Amino acid sequence: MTDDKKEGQLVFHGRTEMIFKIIVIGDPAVGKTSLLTNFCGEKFNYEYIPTVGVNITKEPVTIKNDMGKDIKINLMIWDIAGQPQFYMLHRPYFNGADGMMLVYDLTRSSSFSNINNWFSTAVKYGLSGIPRLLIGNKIDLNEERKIILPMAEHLSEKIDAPFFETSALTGKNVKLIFEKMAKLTFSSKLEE
Ligand SMILES: Nc1nc2c(ncn2[C@@H]2O[C@H](COP(=O)(O)OP(=O)(O)OP(=O)(O)O)[C@@H](O)[C@H]2O)c(=O)[nH]1
Ligand SMILES: [Mg+2]
Repeated sequence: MTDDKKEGQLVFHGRTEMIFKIIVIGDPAVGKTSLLTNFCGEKFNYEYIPTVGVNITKEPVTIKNDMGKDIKINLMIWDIAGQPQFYMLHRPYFNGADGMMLVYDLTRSSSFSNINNWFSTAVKYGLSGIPRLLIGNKIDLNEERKIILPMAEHLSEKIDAPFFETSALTGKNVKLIFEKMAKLTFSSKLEE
């Protein structure tokens, strides 16, 4: 019998694991999988391989609470396929999410306007109250940019989602957005 188990009882030492389900959603090829690949320290893939259904990855993120103490959060990240043939799976995939990342490609206007649809779907599945981020990816292609900052800021206010621009290619702001997601989700649970 280990020290933790005395007479059949499990003794806790104030350590708890926090796991939050985060969904990453947005149009096909905006770079959802690439953002995750970068975050997990893997090599960037120039080839587009559409996600089939969903990929689930667990990644630990350490954040500081109000007292400056380190808190370990496990993000269970659901990288959801953007291709329309998987739309019928959205309900089960979105179910029970604690946070969402809405991703568009800042060189492709349709992916930006479709954020409204992705958000509406999430609301339809009961996720209107969870923390969310708006992410404009592919900032390394700044010369081909179609979505200027005021447009993104306007949408960010409308859907109440803090806004960041990232590059899965260079890694710019990638770590930051996952840490931000962990912080927002953690704070929202404290408020509950
Ligand atoms: N230049 C540039 N290309 C990117 C970036 N992120 C992704 N890409 C490219 O964009 C294409 C699509 O990337 P994915 O990560 O597969 O896109 P996705 O959103 O997961 O697509 P689905 O799984 O179909 O929903 C690939 O060819 C990537 O190499 C980026 O930040 N900059
Ligand atoms: Mg993908």
